[in-house]
Amino acid sequence: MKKVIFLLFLMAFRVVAQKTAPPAPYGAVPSPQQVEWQKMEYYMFIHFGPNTFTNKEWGHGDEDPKVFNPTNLDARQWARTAKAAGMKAIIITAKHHDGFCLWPSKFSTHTVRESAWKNGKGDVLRELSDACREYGLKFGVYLSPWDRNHPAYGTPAYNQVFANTLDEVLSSYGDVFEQWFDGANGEGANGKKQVYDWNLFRGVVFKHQPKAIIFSDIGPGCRWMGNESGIAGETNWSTLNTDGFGMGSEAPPTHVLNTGNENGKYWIPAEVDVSIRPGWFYSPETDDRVKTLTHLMKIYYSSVGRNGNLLLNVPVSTKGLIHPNDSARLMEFRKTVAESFRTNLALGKTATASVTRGNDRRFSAVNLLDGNFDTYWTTDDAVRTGSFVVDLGKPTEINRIVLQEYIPLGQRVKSFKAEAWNGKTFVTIDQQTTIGYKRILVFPTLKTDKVRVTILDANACPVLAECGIYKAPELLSNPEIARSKQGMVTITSDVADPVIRYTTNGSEPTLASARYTTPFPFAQGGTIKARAFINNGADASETILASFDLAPEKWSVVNSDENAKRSASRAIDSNPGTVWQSSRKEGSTGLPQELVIDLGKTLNLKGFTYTPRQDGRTEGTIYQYSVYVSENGTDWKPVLEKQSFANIKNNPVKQTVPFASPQQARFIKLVALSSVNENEQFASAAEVGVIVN
Ligand code: FUL
Ligand code: CA
Repeated sequence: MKKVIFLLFLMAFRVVAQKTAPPAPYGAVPSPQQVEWQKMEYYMFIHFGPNTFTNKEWGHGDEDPKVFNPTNLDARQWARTAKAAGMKAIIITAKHHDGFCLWPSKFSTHTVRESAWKNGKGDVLRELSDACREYGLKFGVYLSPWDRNHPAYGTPAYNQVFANTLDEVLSSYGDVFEQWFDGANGEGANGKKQVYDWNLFRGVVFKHQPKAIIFSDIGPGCRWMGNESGIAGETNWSTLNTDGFGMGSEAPPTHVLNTGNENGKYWIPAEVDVSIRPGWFYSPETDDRVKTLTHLMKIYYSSVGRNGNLLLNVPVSTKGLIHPNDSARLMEFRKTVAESFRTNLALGKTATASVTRGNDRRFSAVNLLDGNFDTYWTTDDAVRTGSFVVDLGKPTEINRIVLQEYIPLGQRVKSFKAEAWNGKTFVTIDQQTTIGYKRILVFPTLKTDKVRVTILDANACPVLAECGIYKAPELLSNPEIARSKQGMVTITSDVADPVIRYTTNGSEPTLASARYTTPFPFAQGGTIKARAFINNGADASETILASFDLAPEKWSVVNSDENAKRSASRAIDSNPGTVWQSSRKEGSTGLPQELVIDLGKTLNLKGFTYTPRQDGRTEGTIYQYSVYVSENGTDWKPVLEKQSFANIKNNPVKQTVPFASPQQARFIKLVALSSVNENEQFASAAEVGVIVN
């Protein structure tokens, strides 16, 4: 009898067990390595090479390798900094577009071996891979397929050269967690064309590093997310359709890379690469342009907070060290992230769901609050909506909600909302689309004792691993500095009752500095630093810096056609939000196009500046250009011929270009020779300026 009862019991159990089997995976799912990679969240990029010494973003490959000569290179300092910053790995530019190898490659004559550093006996990859091991960091390598030095580039023979190069790196320095393939190519329409053998390259990677994540525009391990400003899509699917696509110009449009494809065929999550400075390589001119803490926090929320990993670039200087300004900012960043997510107010609290899969406790909503990614709340297969309420036990101040899908079973959620109980009813905090591995909702502090999260739509039953609730410290928002065409400076702050202090001599604003009340003239230019204080100086924003050259107060564009004149004047209105776009001349193919500026009087010109359009589009952004100057507007003298703005398509920041020698002139002419988009026959500019200071 006992036996029979036991058997019946076993059978009943099996029925229940069958009814509440875990959900089947949905769509494309990550490999175990991709799940591990996603959990890394945040790691360091290092750009370092001849460009560090020549102050360029893209070297031409013709630089003397002797220029590479760091005075105090210490890879342990880089690793120590990354570790202290809370990062999990370092990826270094082993070979950038100039072809220079940071290790003594057998397959190149443009390497550390030919440099002045350590009399040609050095090996940066050796020192860094050793330092990473010492500090418990993973090690990754960036290798640019585009090579402006190697003589074989542009011929089929180059594929084997690149494969050999890869083979050498990936078999010499231990484990490589990520292989970074840059899709950039600045050859232009008449440049060298290389047909890459991607299958060959991939084969080499997996031969030596079977677990490596391969980054490229289209993966297969992880993908570029379409910009270099640190902003992943608000909707961000980790799935992407890549059949028929390639790298660089053959990649899906950047807005697709930014959001992924819902129900995409392959699991290719987004990696957000962005530099802590305006450029990727070190430049002494950007020592005071390290991104503010506020900016880095924004980037954190638009990368890690939007289902992407953050690959933050910290350039190494000519000394071979991370500059103190960068490391100080990294430590502030680390501290603020840690403080923000130190205490999960939901951890171990109670949660009740509107529906639970098979009413089985194994899938109950308490799994959301156990701090364990591998336990989850889910619903029956047919159910694609549902909600859960987190009871915080008492009215609690909150301003962040962190949600995580259990991605080993795929990414499912299409739309969700979060609400807070106000004592009478649930009030919406935020409504968003995708979640993925991690989604962080950021909202002004509110007090509540219950939070409800509702899955409004999903492609399959939702499977959520965690719901964290936090109260992050609030940062005082930073002031903004702007200058009008007439040269009047305005400093604004959205803090209530701020006391704004500023300096114009480069010093740090203190409570004793000049107080900003109304716009002031600053037409000659210089550097303004401003800071907002509240509570009688007890609290302060960060220091914000803005540098200006001569204001375009008296300038005009020279153009016979009134329409064209109106358009061109947008390039000298001191407003980067307005854009000049050249029109095609009757019967011409478009480019070259010119912009002629009358500066009103003869000036001693030391260079010029070009700000490409800032509206997230690249139409007409100038790639190759020439610059001429003139005293009378008729006789022109070339000062810069057939130059190019390096990396301007992906990183559209203001370009500052010095002339080889100062020029006395009243007129300046910028000739656009090509657009960053091949075949585009017009030019655009948000602002054009001159350097006189
Ligand atoms: C881009 C390159 O052209 C930049 O120089 C930089 O390396 C960035 C990470 O990728 O495509
Ligand atoms: Ca869990």
